Amino acid sequence: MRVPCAVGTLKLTLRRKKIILQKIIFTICIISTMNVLIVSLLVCALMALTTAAAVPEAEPGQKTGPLVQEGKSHIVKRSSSCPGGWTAYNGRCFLYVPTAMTWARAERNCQSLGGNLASVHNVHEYHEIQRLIVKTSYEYKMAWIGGSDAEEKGTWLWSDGSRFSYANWCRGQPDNYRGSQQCIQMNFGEGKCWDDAKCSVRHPFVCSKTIR
Ligand SMILES: [Ca+2]
Repeated sequence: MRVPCAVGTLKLTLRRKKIILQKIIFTICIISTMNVLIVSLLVCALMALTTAAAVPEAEPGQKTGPLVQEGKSHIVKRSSSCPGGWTAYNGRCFLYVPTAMTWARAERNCQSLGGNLASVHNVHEYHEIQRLIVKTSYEYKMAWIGGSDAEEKGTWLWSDGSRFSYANWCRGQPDNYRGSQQCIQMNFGEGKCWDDAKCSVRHPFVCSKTIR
């Protein structure tokens, strides 16, 4: 009869020890968590202090180097862009208009868009204009550009007032056929070069304007 009683006492003692152990572990856990929180708070405070110390020059109203540069680059970008649909090339904007009209009406249309019929000053510009036309019409469509000798026969001028220093005439052109050809059409013949044509003929056209 005494043996079961001794076993019961032993079980009770073991349970007490287990409870005490659980309490100790719980206390250790709470202390550890608090320590982690305190360390985190200290690190945050330290970081805040470091950041404040690193940017003393960023006071209100004071311009810093990088900010000024960024502003400048935005201004340059804005001033060097062309309106929607126009293509920038060599400091100017170009627009191919696939609607056929006479040279004078084409020029007036370009003016209403803030430009003139395109002047061409070197072979690279000419190829760029050809590329624009092909991109839209999928062929080397004949088109008006801004050259004319309507003021004085044989004296070719650009309608935008720039110097007529480059030409891409086809062989045998300008021939002023029947004495009535005073405007330059491009993409003429197999050479896709320039021909003087009657200004009342209707063609698509290319406008250009200076980037402002
Ligand atoms: Ca001709």
